[in-house]
Formats: sequence, structure tokens, C-alpha cells
Amino acid sequence: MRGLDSEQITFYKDQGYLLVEDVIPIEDLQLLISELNETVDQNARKAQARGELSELFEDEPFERRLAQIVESVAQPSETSFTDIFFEGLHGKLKTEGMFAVMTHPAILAIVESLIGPEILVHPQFNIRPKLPNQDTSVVPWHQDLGYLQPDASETFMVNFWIPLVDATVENGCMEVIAKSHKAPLINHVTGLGPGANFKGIVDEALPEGEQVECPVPLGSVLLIQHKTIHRSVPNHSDHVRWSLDLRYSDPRMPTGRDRVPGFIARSKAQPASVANSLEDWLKLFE
Ligand SMILES: O=C(O)CCC(=O)C(=O)O
Repeated sequence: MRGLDSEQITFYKDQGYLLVEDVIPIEDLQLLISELNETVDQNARKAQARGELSELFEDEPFERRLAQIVESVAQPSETSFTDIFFEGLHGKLKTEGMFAVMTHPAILAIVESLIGPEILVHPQFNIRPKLPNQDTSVVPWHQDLGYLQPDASETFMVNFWIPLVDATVENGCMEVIAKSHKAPLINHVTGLGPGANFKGIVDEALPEGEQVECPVPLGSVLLIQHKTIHRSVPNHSDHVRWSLDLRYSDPRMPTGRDRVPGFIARSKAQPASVANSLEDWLKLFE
């Protein structure tokens, strides 16, 4: 598997972001997508059994079904990730499909070309269903380091943003401020974003720099760094913008999440430390 070429590495280090096209064959995302489909179905059936949902929308495709279900019972602005429809569909999902994407050889090759052969899958990761016109999934300007302990300041992180449907400006893709990874950590305040539910950077504190919208086709990935200032824009489409955000770092460096383990995905120095399966990963939490 090839990693990044020297031109891509130079761009990423200089600009703080990089779109890499055609990284993951779409069939390699299917296990995760099938698991999510299955969970959407189970949640809908549970809600129906409780009398909270009248229609299951079984014929709707992956990118539309959850939106149709939720819209049939609530205004998008009223929905929250604590609702039954989102159980097992956001945050730190630990499944075979998630493990397969996190350890995908094409992803690890990109990471290795940036930080070498000692690779930790960082404990901070998310799966995100961003529904149409849903305030609480619109993420305001922030640096990922603003969500970590400051001891991770000097850790070089390779942060992947991976869509599970084509991500467009209309359905709420990411936006970055070019070269903002060269800024220090900026003060993050709570209560930002249209749902007032995220920590982030107020407009007055943003550094100057080009604000770049980053549509990402399915199979491609967006890379950023832990100080790159970024946000996601609202979803004005009729479907869910599903995505994952994953981070990778050198296992010898602080993660900024010292109470939660990551797992080693590759190691030349200590091959026996590698988590080779979902079970190996889950054992770290016992
Ligand atoms: O997916 C989104 O909407 C936001 C993702 C994000 O902010 C992140 O990966 O840090």
C-alpha cells in the first residue's frame, strides 16, 4: 500500500489539511455501513414497539432512512443524540466494522508515511450521523487539541475525517482554516454552535486565513492536524451525512486522553503489542 507522496506531505505540513482521493475501496466500508443499517433498524423496531414510531421506512437507503424515521416523529431542531433512534449510532462505536476501517492498510500506510511505523489508534474518535437541519450536529470552529489535555500539545496527530456518503457543502461537509495548525492552542469556550452544545472558538479569536470548504467523495479522506481550526457546516440536504473521525499518533507520545486507552495498530519495535482483532481492542477496557 502506498502512503502519501512527497508533494502531499509538503502540502499537509504546510497547510494543515489534505484531501486524499480514492483511499478506501467502497466495499471495505460495507461492513460498517451494514452494522449501522442494522442498528437503525433495531432502534426503529424498539421505538415502534413502544408506540413511539408508526412507520419503519424499511425501503429507504442507508443515507436516508434515519432522517426519515426521525423526521416522522420530531422537528430536526428538537432531536438529540440521547433519543432512542441514535443509540449505538454516534460516538465511540466499537464494532468489527469500525475496527476494520481503523486498521485499514491504506489508512495505516498514510499514517506511516507521516509518523513512521509505530502507530496508535488514538482514543478520541467518533461516528457521526448529521441529520438534515439538525442544530446539534453542526460543529463550530475548534481545534481538536481543545478537546484534549494540554500534554498532547507536542504530539503530532494525523486526524482523518472519513465520510460514509459523499460529503458535500449541501449536506454539511467540513471546512478548515488553511495554515491555522501553526497557531497556538486558542481558548475554547462552551455553548457554541447553533445547538449551543459544543466547545469552540469565538469568531473574534479566529486567526486570519483562507476558509476552505472540503467536500469529500465516498472512499476519499480529509486529513487535518490537532491544531488545524475546522468546523462542519449545516446539512441542508434530504439525507444523513454519515462520517467518522479518527486520529493516529505515536504510542510513545501523550494522547491527551490518559484515562482511555487507544490501541496499537502497527509496531515495528514491539509487534506483540499490536491489537489484531476487535477482541484485542476490547480487552484493553477490561
Ligand atoms: O463531522 C463533523 O461534523 C465534525 C467533525 C469534527 O469536528 C472533528 O472531526 O473534529
